[in-house]
Amino acid sequence: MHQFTKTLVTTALPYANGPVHLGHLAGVYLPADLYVRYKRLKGEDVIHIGGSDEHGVPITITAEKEGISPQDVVDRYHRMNHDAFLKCGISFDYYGRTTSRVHHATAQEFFSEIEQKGIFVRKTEKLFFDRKADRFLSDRYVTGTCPICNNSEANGDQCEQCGTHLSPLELINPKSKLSDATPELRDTMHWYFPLGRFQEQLESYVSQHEDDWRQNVLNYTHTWLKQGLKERAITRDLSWGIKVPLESDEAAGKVLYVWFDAVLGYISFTREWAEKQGKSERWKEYWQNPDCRLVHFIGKDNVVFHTLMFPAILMAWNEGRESGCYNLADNVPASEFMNFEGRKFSKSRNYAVYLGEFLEKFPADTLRYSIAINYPENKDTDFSWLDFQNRTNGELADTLGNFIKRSVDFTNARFDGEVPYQCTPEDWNSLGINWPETLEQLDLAYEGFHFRDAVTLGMEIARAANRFLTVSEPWKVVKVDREAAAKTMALSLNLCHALSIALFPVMPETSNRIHVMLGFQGSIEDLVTPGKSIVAELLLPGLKKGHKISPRSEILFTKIEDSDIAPELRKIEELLAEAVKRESGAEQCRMEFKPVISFDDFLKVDLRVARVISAETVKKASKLLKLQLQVGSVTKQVLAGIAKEYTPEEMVGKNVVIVANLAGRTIRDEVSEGMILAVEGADGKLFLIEPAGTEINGKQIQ
Ligand code: B3M
Ligand code: ZN
Repeated sequence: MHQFTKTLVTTALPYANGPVHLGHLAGVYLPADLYVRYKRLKGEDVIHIGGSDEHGVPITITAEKEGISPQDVVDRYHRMNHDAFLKCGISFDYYGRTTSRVHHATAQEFFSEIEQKGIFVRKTEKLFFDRKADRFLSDRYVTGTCPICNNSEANGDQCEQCGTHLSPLELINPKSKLSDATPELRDTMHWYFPLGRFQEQLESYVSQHEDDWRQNVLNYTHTWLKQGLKERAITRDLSWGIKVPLESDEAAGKVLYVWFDAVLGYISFTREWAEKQGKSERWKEYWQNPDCRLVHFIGKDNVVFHTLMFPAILMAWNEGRESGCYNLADNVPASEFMNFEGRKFSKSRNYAVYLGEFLEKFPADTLRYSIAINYPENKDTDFSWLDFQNRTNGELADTLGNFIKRSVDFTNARFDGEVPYQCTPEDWNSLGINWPETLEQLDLAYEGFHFRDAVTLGMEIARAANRFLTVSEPWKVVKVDREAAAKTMALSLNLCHALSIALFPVMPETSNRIHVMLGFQGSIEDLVTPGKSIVAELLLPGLKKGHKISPRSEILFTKIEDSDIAPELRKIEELLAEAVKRESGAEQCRMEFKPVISFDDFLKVDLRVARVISAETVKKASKLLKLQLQVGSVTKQVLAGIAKEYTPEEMVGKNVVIVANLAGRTIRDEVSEGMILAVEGADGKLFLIEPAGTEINGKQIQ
C-alpha cells in the first residue's frame, strides 16, 4: 500500500438547480465531512473541495419554466446550498462554482490539450432541431410517447414511467419542449471522447483497486468495461455552458457537455482555493503529487463518471508528459441511497426534506448523528422522523447528554469544579473499555469509510461511560468514601474528554461545547498539531488532577416531543397520499373509461393463457424482462415491464394471460410478440394476472 502524505477529498458537485435534501447529505457530504474531520484530528494534511455544478440542461429548463436567466437560477441555488452545508457543519476548504472564470479556463485548457493531441473524434449525427425556437434540442428538450409503455410524456433520454433509457429518435410523436412543435432532424457535428481508446489503461487502473473499492463501485465499473467502452459526445448544441475553445465555424454554438466540465471542477476549485491563500501553485501538491491520496465521495448514480470517464480524461492529459501529470482517484466511496420514510427521495416530485428547511427546526448535530448512524454504505437505508426522535431522545439526550451533565454538575457540586484525582493508566483500563482495540477499530472504520461503525463505536463509549457513572453512585459513595468518589469523577471527566474527541467528526458543535464545559477555550481542533493524532492520545487519560472545569453545565440536547414532529408526519402523509394517487393512476380510478368499443371489436382480441418457459433481464432496460412463452404448441417471445416486481427465476413456470394476436414490435433490438396482462396496485407495483391450474396452457379466454 502506498503511504500517502496528503489527502484531497472531493464531493460530487450538486446541480445548482434545486435545494439539496437529506439524501444528498447522507450519501455524499456528511460521510466526506466525517472522513475529513477525523483526518484533521489525526494531524493529517487533508483538504475538502466541493462546489456547485452550474451548467447542464436541467438548469436551462428551470430558467425557462420560471422565465428567468440560467444565471439567476444558479445564483439562487448556489447560495442556498452553500448556506445549508455551512449550517450543517460540512467543513469545505473551498466551495466553488463551475461558472467561475478559473473553471472555464481549466475546462477549455483540457479540451484544447486533448484536441491538440488528436484524441477526440468528430462525428456528424442527426439531431432534432426546433425551427420555431431556432435551436438544436438536446435529449431532455424532446418529449413524446414511450415506445415501450406508451407513456405520452416520456423524456428524450429516459421514460420516467417504465425506466427505459431512450434516445429521442425512439420516441413516438416527438415534440419540442420549447415550442411544442414537431422537431425536424438536422445534421450536427460533435466532438466525441473515445473512451474505448483507454479501455486497457482503465482496466489496469481498476484492477489495482479490486481489493479496496466497494463492491457496488466495482460492479458498475465492470459492467461498463465488459460491454466495451464506446465514444461519448462531449459537446452539445447549447448556449449555456463553457464554449468550445476554437475559432472555427464548426465550434459556433457548441458548449462542453456538462459532465466533461463538471468533473474538472474539482481541479479548478482546488486552484481557486490555492489562489485565495496567495499560494497559487499549491494546488499541484494535491493534484500532481503521487503522494497525495485522491478520494471522490459520490452517490451510486455517478460511479462510472468517476471511475472511468474522469480517469480517462486525466489519462488523455497525462499522455506523453514527463511532468504535470494528474493523480487518478485512489478511492471512490460511492454510497447507496438513503430513502425517506420508506420511499425514494425525489426532487421532481417534491418528496424530500430539504437540508436548509430541516436545520431551521432541528440542530445540525442531531441530524448528523441520525444520518451517520444510518449511513447507506452497502445497502439503501431509511430516514424516518420516528427514528430521528428516538435516537435524539434516547442516545443523545438520555445517554450522552445526561452523562456529560451529571459529570460536570457533580464535580462542581462536590469537588470545587476540578479534576479531583490523578487517574493512572491502570484506572483508565479498568473501565471495561479496551482502549487500544477501540481506537484501532475506530481508525479502521474511518479509514475504511465504514462510518456507521465509527459512530456506533463512539456511542458505545458513551453508553459504557453512562453505565459506569450510574453504577459507581458517587453521590452516595461520597458520603462514606470521598476518595473513591473522587476517582469516579476524575474518570468520568476523562471519559467526557475522550467522548468530545471521539465524537467530534460526527457532532463537532456538541463536542466543542463539551470541550468548553471541561474548562477549555476554543475548539477541539486547536489541540491538534500537524502530524500528531489527538485520537491516539486517548490511550491514556488526558485530564490531570487539578484541571479546572467550567462552573456551568449545559443541556446538550433538547428532547424532541411528539408535538414537534407531528406536523412533519402529517406532511409525509399528504406527500405519500399524493404520490400514491399519482403512481396508481388515480385518474383512471376516477372511472374515466376509454371510448366504448363494440362486442366485435372485443372479440378481435385473442387472450390466451400461456406458460413462462424462460425469462431473462434486458440490457439497459431495468424494468423489462424477456419472456419465452408457451402458448399451446406455439412459443412466443414477449418483453414485459415487470422486472421491478418479478425476478426471472420466479417467472419461470407461471401461467400468465397474453394478448396473443397483438402486432409484433421491436424493442431494444428484440421482438415482442404480444403483451401480458397485469394490474397496478395502490403503490404503483404491478401484479400479474395468473390463472391457476397447470392444464390450461394455450386456452383461449372468452
Ligand atoms: N451534478 C450530477 C448529480 O448531481 C452531477 C454531479 C457532478 S460531480 C462532478 O447527480
Ligand atoms: Zn415507458
